[in-house]
Amino acid sequence: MFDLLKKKLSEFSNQLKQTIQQKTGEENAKPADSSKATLSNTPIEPIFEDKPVPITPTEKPVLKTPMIGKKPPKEKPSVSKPIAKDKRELKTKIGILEKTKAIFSGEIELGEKEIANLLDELEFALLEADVEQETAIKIVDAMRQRLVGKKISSRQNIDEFIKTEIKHALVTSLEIPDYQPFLFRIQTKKPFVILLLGPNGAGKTTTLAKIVRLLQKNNKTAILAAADTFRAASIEQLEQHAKRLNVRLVKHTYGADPAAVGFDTIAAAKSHDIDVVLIDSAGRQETNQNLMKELEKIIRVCKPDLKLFILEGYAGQASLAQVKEFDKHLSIDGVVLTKMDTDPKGGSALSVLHELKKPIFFIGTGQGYDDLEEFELENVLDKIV
Ligand SMILES: Nc1nc2c(ncn2[C@@H]2O[C@H](COP(=O)(O)OP(=O)(O)O)[C@@H](O)[C@H]2O)c(=O)[nH]1
Ligand SMILES: [Mg+2]
Repeated sequence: MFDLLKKKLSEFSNQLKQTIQQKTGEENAKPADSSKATLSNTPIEPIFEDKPVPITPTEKPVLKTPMIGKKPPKEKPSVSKPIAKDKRELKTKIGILEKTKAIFSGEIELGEKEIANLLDELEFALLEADVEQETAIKIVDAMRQRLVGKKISSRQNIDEFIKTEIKHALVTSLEIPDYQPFLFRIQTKKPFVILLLGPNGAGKTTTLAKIVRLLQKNNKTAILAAADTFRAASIEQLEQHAKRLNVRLVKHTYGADPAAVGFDTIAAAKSHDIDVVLIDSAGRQETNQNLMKELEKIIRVCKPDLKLFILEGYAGQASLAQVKEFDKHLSIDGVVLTKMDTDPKGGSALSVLHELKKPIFFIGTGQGYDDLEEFELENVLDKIV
């Protein structure tokens, strides 16, 4: 889970760190007069030639004030009397400041050219980790915007600096909308009605059972609607879960109207004072007109408070296009990414966030009832960056 993405991002971090360290080292090694030639075109005191810079007591307080982030004093200081000797003295002082600055702070500024290769490599790395191209480009652009022109001093913790920059770039490029966490949302209405939808075999029924377990752990009651009346054995599959988890289930026969099953389940929830209604639904492999109509009717009749699209974690471009199509018709509220335990790459989660602009509520991490994790971007970023 997220392994390859993590590996690729950490390779990028290391390369960036090397670039920064190399540049900081070069800056430190530069003599002040040559590195800041613009400041001292005229000959200055021999003090600069070979000897180390003596720091006189009068200059010490100046040296103590941090220079990080401040521009070096420019050619035109506000000196009222343009006397040649004063000028020379001033230049000398500036020279000392510049030299000590290079030695003590090693501040550098990242240029576009220096990181161009790194960013190109990052784009490839993201693609390898299953991030879709459009998303990868957005992330790399955000990274470029954050890094080019950034001043870094050798006093700064470079690892922390890089981590923060990568996280910021990810958050801004993914444009994740604010959303209320699941357990908060379900408190807002009773019964709170959840519809699970998505392609065949993606994990709708299994995820539904996992959500029941999560609700029970949080002292919430649930009732299930066996509204997949299409696929053979689907009702029995859900009944088994209901039995194991000790929750009520409402069913009709195969071929019955799924919207009616949902409707009856909501009525049962109301009469038994149950907190959450979970509606299972049928999937087809392709986006199918009948299925779309069936789901539209469930939504019209049951008015779900949360429409969760269940998507396999390693979803590629075709799956993303499918979710977008569903979203266009049914306006989904969020996604559950299943089977993340079998996806060693993890990049598709970033594409889902970026391309759908919908929250990922959970990730499925196995076949057991407890294998469901809330997807909190902060935590996920901590894991991968
Ligand atoms: N490894 C793994 N398998 C899962 C996960 N979620 C679902 N599955 C498996 O995927 C298969 C299809 O799941 P099911 O819930 O029947 O899919 P549905 O057709 O969408 O209802 C089953 O074998 C599940 O055990 C998961 O997070 N990890
Ligand atoms: Mg199912």
